[in-house]
Amino acid sequence: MNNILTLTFAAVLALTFTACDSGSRPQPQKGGARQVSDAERVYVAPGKLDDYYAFLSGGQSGSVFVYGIPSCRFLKEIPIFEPRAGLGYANNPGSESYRRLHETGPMWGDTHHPVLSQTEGRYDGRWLWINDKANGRVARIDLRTFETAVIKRVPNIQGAHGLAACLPSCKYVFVNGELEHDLADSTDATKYHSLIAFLDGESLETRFEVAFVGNADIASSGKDGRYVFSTMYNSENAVTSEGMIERDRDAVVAIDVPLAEKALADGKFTRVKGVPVIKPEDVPGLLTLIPVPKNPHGCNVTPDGKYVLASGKLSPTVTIIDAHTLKVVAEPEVGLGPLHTTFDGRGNAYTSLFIDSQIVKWNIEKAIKGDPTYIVDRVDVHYNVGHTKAAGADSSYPSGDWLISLNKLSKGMYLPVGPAMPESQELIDISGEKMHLVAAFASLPEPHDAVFMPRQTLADKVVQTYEPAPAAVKLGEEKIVRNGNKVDVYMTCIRSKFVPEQFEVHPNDEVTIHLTNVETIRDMTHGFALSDHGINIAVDPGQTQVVSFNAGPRGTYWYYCTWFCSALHLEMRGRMLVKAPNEPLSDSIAPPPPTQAKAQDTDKKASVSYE
Ligand code: CUK
Ligand code: CUA
Ligand code: CA
Repeated sequence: MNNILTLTFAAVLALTFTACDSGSRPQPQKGGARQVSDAERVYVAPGKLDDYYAFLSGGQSGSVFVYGIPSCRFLKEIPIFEPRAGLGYANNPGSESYRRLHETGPMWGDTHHPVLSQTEGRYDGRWLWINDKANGRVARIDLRTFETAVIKRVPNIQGAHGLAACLPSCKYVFVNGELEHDLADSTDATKYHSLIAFLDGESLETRFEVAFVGNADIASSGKDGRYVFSTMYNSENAVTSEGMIERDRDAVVAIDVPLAEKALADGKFTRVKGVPVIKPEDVPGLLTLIPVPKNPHGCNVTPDGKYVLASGKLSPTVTIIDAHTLKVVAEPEVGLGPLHTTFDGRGNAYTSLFIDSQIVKWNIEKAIKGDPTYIVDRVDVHYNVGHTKAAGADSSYPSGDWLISLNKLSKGMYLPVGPAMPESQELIDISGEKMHLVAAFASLPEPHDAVFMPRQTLADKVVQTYEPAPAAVKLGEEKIVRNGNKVDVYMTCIRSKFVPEQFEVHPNDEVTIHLTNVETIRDMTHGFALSDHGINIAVDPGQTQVVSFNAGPRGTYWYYCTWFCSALHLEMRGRMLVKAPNEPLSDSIAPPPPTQAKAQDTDKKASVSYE
């Protein structure tokens, strides 16, 4: 079956290439009608809205990418762990977003697993959490504004990888330490542990941690508040890749959350770097290791909460574990390199096969009963799929219509853009018995995982403008405040003017701009870029941004709006006048006379004088 599919695909490719190479227009192919209907499935007319937001982790871009589904249109990048100067995020040491990121660790991160908050088994549209695998951090994004609200370093963790919310309450999110180390910071490998950290869902403060020998890779929560699950591929606690594949079976880790909370209340923990760390040997029943083959990866609880599925990675199987008794109930073969599994809510599982470059659809109950017809369908993807996720599959109510395949290689799928090729995602229609791949789209590196959010869930949640903060500068109350060499400029902006349009400082003064965008309608973002100072901020309607910098040497420095806002966008600019140290400074915010400088005589040839 597999080979026939591959052959057919190769034949289609060969046909396509022949047509293109001849320089003539491609001839209509047999699949023409099908391709037209595929195009219709993903076509969203200009001005019409997509059915879903898809939040894709940005991987080494340190951000989250937002796409519309089914159109596959790129909508937004939410910067989190990496500065994004164009969006005015964490790009200047004198900004709040820079300070907040910098105090939690390096100015770069590696985002893998976006997680949506839920209420009663449904995505509730409040928050999206995401991990930074490289630097042991977790962030929370506020879905009212699509901006990073909180970033926290998780103490004692290295390789913060798997991330999930403890269901059903989301009172915790838990994050897995993939990389083992000694909690007392020695380099002695015989003392290596790994841990799972439980963070407050809102503040992301670490409430407690469970430490154990081995590691924890991918995470998933049971639905009833009892167990959370993680896959462990290094049960060997080895430090070499050969060592990590010695055993035929590793494990799924189940942690009893109420038991952990009781241990915490009973004081059965030691504090490490300020955090209560619970050891399983002190709390019988806290941690259960369920043997599964071999270097398992994905860990996914079924929407009904009955089973947890561990994808085999080095074994062609998915292990089905009863999520309440923690007993293995079946271990069906699905194909080569199973990594992650997702669900349609109709009893089917969809597993990504990295080596086979396929998504395989299979029926869970049939696999448990040993019915040999449990494999329903396979579809080829391009190429080497990592995560796959169906709409709603992390909630209790999957919608069963779309599935995304997040592929590691795109090979010849797109126009060549150099030795490195675009990252590739594919959209698969799973509404029928057979899967049907309908679209592909490229992205920046490198989405690992994705979650779908129905448009309706956010319809009345995404705000139009910011609520003015207490520190907002009000229209008419702009001012310049001096304190020695510190200068605070309280500035407003609205189409198409900054107030003040000029302010005066001395060389090397420490300048702080408090800029409020006093627009009251959505989308009227203004920017503030200051020439030759590396400063760019973006200020959304109602928002106040603060940025500090050194004024630098004597001269005139224009600041200007970086977001094209109106017909007078180019005129939306002002001057920082850095005067000589002995020159007096004005604190006036009154506008300078309209034609202060000598007007250019447009009839004469322009001349410049350097006197
Ligand atoms: S994971 Cu992070 S290394 Cu989500 Cu399969 Cu790829
Ligand atoms: Cu304001 Cu352009
Ligand atoms: Ca192993």
